[in-house]
Amino acid sequence: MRVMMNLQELKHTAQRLMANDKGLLAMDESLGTCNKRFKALGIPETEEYRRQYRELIVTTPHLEESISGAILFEETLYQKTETGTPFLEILDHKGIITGIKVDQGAVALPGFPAEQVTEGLDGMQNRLATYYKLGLRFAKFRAVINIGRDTPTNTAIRINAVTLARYAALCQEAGIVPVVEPEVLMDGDHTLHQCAEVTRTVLKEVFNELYEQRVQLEGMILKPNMVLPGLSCQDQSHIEDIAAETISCFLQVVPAAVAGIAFLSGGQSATLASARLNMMHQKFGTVIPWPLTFSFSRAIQQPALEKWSGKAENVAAAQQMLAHRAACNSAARRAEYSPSMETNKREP
Ligand code: 5MM
Repeated sequence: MRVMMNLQELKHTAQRLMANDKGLLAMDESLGTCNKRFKALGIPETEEYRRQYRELIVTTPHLEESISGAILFEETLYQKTETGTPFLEILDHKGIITGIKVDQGAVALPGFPAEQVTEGLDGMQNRLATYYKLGLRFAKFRAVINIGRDTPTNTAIRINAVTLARYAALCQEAGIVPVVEPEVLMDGDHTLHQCAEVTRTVLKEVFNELYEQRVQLEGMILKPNMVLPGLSCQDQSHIEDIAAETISCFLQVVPAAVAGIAFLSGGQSATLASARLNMMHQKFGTVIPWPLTFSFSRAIQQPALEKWSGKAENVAAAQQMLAHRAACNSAARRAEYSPSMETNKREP
């Protein structure tokens, strides 16, 4: 009985996250990642500046028109605006569902040079119970896969798949929708075709493990990479080929029961990420069985972060850029994104 009730709740949360052509905003950069991005722009790498930046994001006007859920980092959960309102309260008032990154980063896999496994399962049951009490209703856990001369190995793929499925099962037990993120990295000179092969193999293993560990597919979201050529591959591939390879790969290995697919951006430019998502809907919108949306961090945040650069006088303009990128991606879900959107922006 408890299992059935749980599934209804999980399905309901997942459907809300996928509804109304919206997507997820990943604002869950860990301290290291956030500080690295701040450092590149000369922003002080302090808790106060991270708080100010996250305040800029959560108070962005119109954000809720395109964003259904925000993935937070632990530090952000307890932070407040300058005037003392908790960020969780602000997001709740906007109707944005709050989620949290629960992995603790990738570490080297002993015996397998250049491969990694993600940590964070220890003590997760207790942490999830605390998050649920705080009102969080979804979580995210990321595993990374490198394409190289001798990688990925079957062992690294299998260990990461087992870990992702174990995390997903723990989340569902706690009434929290797991966002399962196996990321095949863009680094390297591999071709579009090689990325398709590896992504297919990884997803097959991930779904095998999800079945093995009795994860309810209707109550989970997949957060994968798009199928893309490596950043240093000579042939960067046409948008139409990328859309076709990505959709073909997922149709082969992602069951229709999955509540939704929400892409990571992985280092693509903001405009390319929107254009590629748009093309998938334009060409395949009538055949895909799952809601297909975005869960971008850099491809939504980076232009706004650069505009802000730690300066109070840039907050309004940065917020406008953030809302604009979110709106572009929501338009891409409707196959209505076009480069002209980049020049006709809403005024702050
Ligand atoms: C791949 O990273 C996730 C999506 O971000 P992009 O759209 O920029 O690719 C992102 O949610 C990531 O998991 C978080 O930023 C946390 O990353 P770190 O490296 O800090 O754990």
